[in-house]
Amino acid sequence: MEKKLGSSIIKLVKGDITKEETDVIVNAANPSLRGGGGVDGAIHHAGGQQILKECIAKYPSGCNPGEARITSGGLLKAKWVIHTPGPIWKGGNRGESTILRNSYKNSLLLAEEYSVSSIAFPSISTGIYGYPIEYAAEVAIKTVLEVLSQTNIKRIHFVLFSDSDYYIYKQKLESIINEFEK
Ligand code: AR6
Repeated sequence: MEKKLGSSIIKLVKGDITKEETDVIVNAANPSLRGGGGVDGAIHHAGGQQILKECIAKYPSGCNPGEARITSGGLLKAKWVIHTPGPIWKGGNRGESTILRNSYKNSLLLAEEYSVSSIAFPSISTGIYGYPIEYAAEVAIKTVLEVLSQTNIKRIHFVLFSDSDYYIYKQKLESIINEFEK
């Protein structure tokens, strides 16, 4: 599913983000930036040792939740990987939505510094970190729609790993875009 917004396209993709051919793929990392499970494990596995080497060399103290750091894409088709630790869900009253919003915003603004035209996001924090996807999808889509106009990025993919995640994003994207265009 694709939606056009101004001169940009927002696309929902069901599948594995490591296969994406966008300029950047975003990694749902943890603050150590030393790899992990879930999408983080898949990206390091597919991208090879180069990504971890760069994380260690360039970011010895890791990255705070909501911030973003960049490495090359190693063996991936994407030229760059942006690593952002999202929030761990603790019930919703511990600033989780602000941190999640910052992860999307800071990833887009960092991508813009590298003059890229396309970026793919996974559903940050909704796996091991336990953020309910219905809430997370809303934060993800709203933040991207708001920040997009501050960039020259032309194509944004949200890559969902399951049919049910894809369906939730589809419903949210349709309703949020309708509101946004009013
Ligand atoms: N492509 C796209 N999405 C994926 C893939 C993939 N290859 N693999 C999993 N997902 P998670 P988090 C989905 O747990 O919740 C790591 O250990 C998954 O189904 O990867 O932010 C880090 O090092 C879910 O919808 O990330 C951290 O310690 C979404 O990606 C911690 O997990 C995010 O799930 C971060 O947890």
